[in-house]
Amino acid sequence: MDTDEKYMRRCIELAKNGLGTTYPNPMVGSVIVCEGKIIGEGWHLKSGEPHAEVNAVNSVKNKSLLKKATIYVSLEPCSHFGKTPPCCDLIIENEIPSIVIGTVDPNIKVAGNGIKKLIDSGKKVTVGVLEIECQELNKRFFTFHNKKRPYIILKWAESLDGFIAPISKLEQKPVWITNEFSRQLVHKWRSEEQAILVGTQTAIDDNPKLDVRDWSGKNPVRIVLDQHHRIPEGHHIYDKHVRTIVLTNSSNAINKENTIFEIIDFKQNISKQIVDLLYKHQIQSVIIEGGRQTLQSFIDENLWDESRIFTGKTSIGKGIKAPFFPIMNTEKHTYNEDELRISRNYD
Ligand code: AOF
Ligand code: ZN
Repeated sequence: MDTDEKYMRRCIELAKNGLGTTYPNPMVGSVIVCEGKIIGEGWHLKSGEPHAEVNAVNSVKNKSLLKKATIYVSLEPCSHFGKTPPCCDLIIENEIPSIVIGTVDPNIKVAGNGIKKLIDSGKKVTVGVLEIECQELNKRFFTFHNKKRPYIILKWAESLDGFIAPISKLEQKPVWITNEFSRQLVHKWRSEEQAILVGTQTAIDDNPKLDVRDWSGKNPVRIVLDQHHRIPEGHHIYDKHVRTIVLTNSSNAINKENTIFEIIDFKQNISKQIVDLLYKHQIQSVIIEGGRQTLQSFIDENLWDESRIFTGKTSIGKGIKAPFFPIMNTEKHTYNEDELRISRNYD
């Protein structure tokens, strides 16, 4: 294997330790190599805390080795003062002569300035090692900065006969389409995204908590549609436990602790308005968990990046049909007895 690729793979592996905790920052990993040996490693864990390069440099015991080392980093070292000082300055101060970078940082505050600063200070700089993998690692961060919208994941579970729910949930007991292991996986997924969204009817009928109680991790911000502000106050959505943004057309809704209301026009296409609002709130990724109408509005506008569709073992007979969905680039998995199809939209 190519040596640069070998160390870059390690950077990617280290970066993944930050999955779900770095928002709004990207996941970044860094490895420092001297004479064929790794002498330091680090990753970025949380926004406001040290960047990957800082943690990697700090982990080197014999700092004098840095003068003949190469630092590998999965994302271009930053050149700006954000919550933390520029990593380029750290590299320059420690006289590290060679830098290997996975991909350019799409954040306008950096976007090539880090690379330029390093080259201008006489460093040997290599850019684009495992570039596609490094961009894939931060698919959410790249989508947010390049497309000015969050990375959108559609998720639903359908019965063997193609329904996502019985006709009226108020008349029937809720039906669990997937098994408990799939549900646990969904909680893991929730912990990986910055936000979770459901439509009005789902919030009323299912009274969901939208949290990660079956997985240890961070709860995503809850985004809920409440068109006429008719979700009952006692529903979990309004329990103030988790930061919640409610999209409504009712102007008499009042912001509360942890719960803010935003007005959208439900007569217009809602999916575009929702992604613009999420962008305004600096939300880089969202998992949309229903219902049919909400999911369909994102599908119809081709406003999605990934879909994760479970098919359970049970049949419902009649009910609410699963969204109409173009099948593309689908990977099939079996998760216990449930089937899971994951598709990517590269448009
Ligand atoms: C790096 N290494 O590990 C990360 C970088 O507010 P700050 O100071 O944390 O800066 C955040 C920005 O820095 C973020 O939007 C992205 O452009 C870059 N992230 N850069 O050199 C890292 N996480
Ligand atoms: Zn940095």
